[in-house]
Amino acid sequence: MPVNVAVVGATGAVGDLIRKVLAERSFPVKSIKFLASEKSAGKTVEFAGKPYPVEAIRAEAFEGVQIVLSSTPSSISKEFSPIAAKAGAIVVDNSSAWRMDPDCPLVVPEVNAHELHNAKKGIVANPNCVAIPLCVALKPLHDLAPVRRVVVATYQSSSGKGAKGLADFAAQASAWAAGQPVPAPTAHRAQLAGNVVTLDWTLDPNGFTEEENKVINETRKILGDQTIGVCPTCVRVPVKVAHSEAVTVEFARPVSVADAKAALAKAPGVVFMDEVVDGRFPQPIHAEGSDHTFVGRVRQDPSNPNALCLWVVADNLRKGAASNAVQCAEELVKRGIVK
Ligand code: 2RA
Repeated sequence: MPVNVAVVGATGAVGDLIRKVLAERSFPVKSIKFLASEKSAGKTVEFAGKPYPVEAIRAEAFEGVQIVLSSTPSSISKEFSPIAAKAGAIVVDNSSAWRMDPDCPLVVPEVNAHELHNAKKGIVANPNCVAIPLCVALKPLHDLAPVRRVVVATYQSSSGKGAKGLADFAAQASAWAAGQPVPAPTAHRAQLAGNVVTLDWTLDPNGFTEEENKVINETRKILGDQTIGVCPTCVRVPVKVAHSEAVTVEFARPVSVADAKAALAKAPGVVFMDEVVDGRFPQPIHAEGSDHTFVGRVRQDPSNPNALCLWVVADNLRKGAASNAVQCAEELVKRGIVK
């Protein structure tokens, strides 16, 4: 069923990609409009070979819209997502505004698409870009034996800070590569060229960063089990696109490496790369531009008979944001949830 779509935050890095992904995946569009801040209103964007004017985000713009794909700061989403929902649309929202709201499902389609039926506020939250691939990789393992605890260290790319992060990294990297003095960071919180940065996010009172607390809370909500222990260390690394994760997962009982590999090899959304069989292992350069989650390096934890170690990589702008949101919208249509 073709539907009336609005993309909100259409000129930002993720909004721009949502537009491309909608076209790439031939999303069933009846009509489409592109909304953004007053500053961007009047610009033109292209969709499926045709130019569209960018309109300012206003309440009236949501009349007749059935699905909103939104990627704005949380403050804008808090104001306009309820307005769009009240006008009859279902909003798939990329900000963190609604993620922990019990009336808003937090959805990774490969993991918990059934939760889309529980969008009591008309808002579906799109999870954090680390939590999404982590849950895609954990779900087939959680189905083998309940996950009890996850310890994860991330290797997050500069693009997690958007276009400003990438511009900052490019300026630093070219100076660093030329042996020149590296300019002071403008978007990242410390020098990223030739370095890694674990405090690239606000520190919360519990000593974890805001990003680490998102990984803890969102992983539990997506997997639907508040008893799972999650211990993350989030780190920014000098990579342009795609986040990597070193994961140790403890189960309620032992899971063999062979069973885990077999489950991952047929899991939806996973590209399993087996370094033992064919020497391949996931890297950010594989994941960039892909909607899949790449998993490899599955090993028995030598210190715990109930635990396995794995390596997970995904494009943070696509599977970690735009593509996951579009996949949610596809499921909303397929399941007849969109009116
Ligand atoms: C980051 N998770 O990588 C953020 C982006 N939403 O900084």
